[in-house]
Amino acid sequence: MTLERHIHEEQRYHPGATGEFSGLLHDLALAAKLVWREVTKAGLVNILGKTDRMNVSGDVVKKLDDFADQTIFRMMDHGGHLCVMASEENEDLLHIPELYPQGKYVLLYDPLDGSSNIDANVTIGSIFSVYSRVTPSGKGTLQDVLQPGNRQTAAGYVLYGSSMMFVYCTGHGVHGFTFDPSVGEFLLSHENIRIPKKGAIYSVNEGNEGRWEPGVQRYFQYLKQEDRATHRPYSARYIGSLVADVHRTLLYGGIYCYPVDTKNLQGKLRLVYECNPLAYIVENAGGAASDGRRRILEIEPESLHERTPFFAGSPEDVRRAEEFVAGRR
Ligand code: FDP
Repeated sequence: MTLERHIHEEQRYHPGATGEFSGLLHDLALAAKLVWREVTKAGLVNILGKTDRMNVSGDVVKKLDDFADQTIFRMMDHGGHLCVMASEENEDLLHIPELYPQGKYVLLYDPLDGSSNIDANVTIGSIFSVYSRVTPSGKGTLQDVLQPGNRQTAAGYVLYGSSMMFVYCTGHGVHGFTFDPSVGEFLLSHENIRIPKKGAIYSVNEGNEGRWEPGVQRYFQYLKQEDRATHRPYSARYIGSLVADVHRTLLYGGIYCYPVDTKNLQGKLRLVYECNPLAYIVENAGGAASDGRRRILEIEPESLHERTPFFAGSPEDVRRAEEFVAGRR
């Protein structure tokens, strides 16, 4: 089953579908192939390393970040599917150029997540989130972009790792496709991914422990205590590429966390580009995603680049983390 056919078959859940949405996903898959082609050449051509710019979040922009950002924008701007885009790398909304038609969807994306890992050949990825516009016509606005995550029409990510994978959900299961370079297609390899109810792996930047809230500190101490009945101590795994850490959590279970710390008072991860799409994927696979106190997907975003603490993974693990954050344990 190719990705293209799968997308086409998903249309049956939407009687009256015009094919616009399928076209959008198709263009995204093509953008992923272009980014992957460049990622696999990294080290051979002059694409590793930094540019001389910082992005809106204060991170140094790498050359591959830039390439992925522009490639995704250019693949998506002329299809007639979108009325506006927003990317983690750009401060403002990305409007559709005047000469192209405006569509009814909105695309938010993180072009290259985990970019501090690029130069070390570690798995990185692109994350995307799709909404239906709420304004009636014309250019898309902030109102179209700042919708809570529970209104997403689709979300997913592409992993550039030992192989390239496209994982997506339109509300009918989470499906993973692995790229087969010999045929140039994404082929269904992980149908209807379901996250284990409870895992035995935690994923967090533990170097920040001294800066966490007491509840979070107590939670990780708890996970490291010996108790056979609850499979403790948990194992630690932290790649430092959110998309790769969440992908592993989806397959093996457990919990991924980026909590508030004294340096990142709102958390580090971006709500609309990173946490909403990954929360949508995790929830649709039977997991949970929270900021420690409330469901990520219910947060009303107030600005494009707002950050949030993030706890995502097996539902029992996320509920337990919330108990510690709330001081109930
Ligand atoms: P990066 O800065 O390398 O792009 O949100 C960005 C992100 O990576 C995530 O992918 C990653 O999980 C996190 O930041 C890593 O942050 P720390 O270095 O603080 O652990």
